[in-house]
Amino acid sequence: MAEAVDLRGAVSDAPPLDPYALRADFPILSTTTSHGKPLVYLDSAATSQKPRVVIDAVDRFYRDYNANVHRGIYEIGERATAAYEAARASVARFIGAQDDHEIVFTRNATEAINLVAYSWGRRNVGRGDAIVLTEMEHHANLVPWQLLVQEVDGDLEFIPITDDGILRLDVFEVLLRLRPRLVAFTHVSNTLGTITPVREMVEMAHAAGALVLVDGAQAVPHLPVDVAELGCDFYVFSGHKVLAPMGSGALWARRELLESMPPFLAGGEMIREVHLRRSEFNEIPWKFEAGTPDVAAAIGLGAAADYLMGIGMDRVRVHEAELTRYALDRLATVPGITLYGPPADRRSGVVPFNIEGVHPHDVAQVLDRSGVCVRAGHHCTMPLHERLDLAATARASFNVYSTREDIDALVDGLGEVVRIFGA
Ligand code: 7TS
Repeated sequence: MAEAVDLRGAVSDAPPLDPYALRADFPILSTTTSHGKPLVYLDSAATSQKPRVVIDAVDRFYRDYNANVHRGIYEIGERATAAYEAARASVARFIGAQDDHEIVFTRNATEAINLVAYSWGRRNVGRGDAIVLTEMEHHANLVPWQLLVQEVDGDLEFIPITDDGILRLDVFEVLLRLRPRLVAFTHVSNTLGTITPVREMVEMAHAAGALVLVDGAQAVPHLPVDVAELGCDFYVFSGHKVLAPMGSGALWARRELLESMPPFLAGGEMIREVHLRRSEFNEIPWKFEAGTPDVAAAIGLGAAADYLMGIGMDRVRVHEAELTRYALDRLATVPGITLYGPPADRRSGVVPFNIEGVHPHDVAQVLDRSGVCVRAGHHCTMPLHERLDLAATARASFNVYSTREDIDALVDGLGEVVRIFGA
């Protein structure tokens, strides 16, 4: 199952990415914490740090041409609109969308999934209809579907995982006999780092007559993503995990699909004509962008996409895959540690772990004293933790700017945890 690994570009002719040079682009990475330690940021799955080009793009918008979009007939209004739409074109190129107007700006992945659940879901999922998810979804790709099936009296089914976090495609095959309306799953698990075999699953789902939504929140920052090649119907992601500002994100869907869907939020921007008792809606994507958008964040997202395309996502993937392998090897030497998730070649830069006898919150707190930031808890995947019989985990996660030294600092910090708690 070579495609399962989705290592497109892992064998690249381009010179390897130099994270040490890139780090100079990220102002926060040269700061120190209040404990006087250099910041070691290993929580990029929660949110990424931002390069200067993104910070500057936002700053320039507010300083030089802050104006509302799609209405100003004056110079800065036209500049704002042009920059907003240019950002949409960058995002489209970044994820392989054929048509810029297939990109709908949203606040984040959560809003994009809710948009699909409300707009497409309430029109296309009815009584007794099934939606297939997986056991390792982030709550953002679970709760909106729970609300939908509760409302329409539909059903949710779940593709199980193996103990090391690989989807059971043999069971998926069986679930597809229920002729689900939709299959929705994560491209990369935010907790285990598993890379799912999107293309293979899309082919299986389409053969059974289902549409496919892919949650790309943890994939777009780390892998080359090409929605045309993946073949899915909906693809969503958050800007803030992909070096862009908070409050930016996108939904991609095929044009005919977006055109067939009713509006999600209603108000200004999304209309063409309004009368007291009826309205005509705008064309896509603006039909789904009611109200004044976060223009600066969208422009920042465009800058982040341009920055990453300049680096090359194939090189990002190679760098992070190498780093993940290094992390798995180094962490395995820590006394009392248990590592979770699939083997290195099937995972993105996410490593969850526990230290025997120590609560993950205590692990994170001791690491914080060394300047090391990791997340502790259930990472918004409570059902996955239940499935693995875990109350919580600590999680280290990487991005383009992560280095072997970051991992060495984590391993040293964990040595301190073991010393303090006597594990
Ligand atoms: N889907 C996945 C796979 C995610 O990892 C997250 C956020 C979301 C959706 C929701 O993203 P949002 O930007 O709409 O909130 N994941 C995490 C995390 O792992 N730690 O903090 C947020």
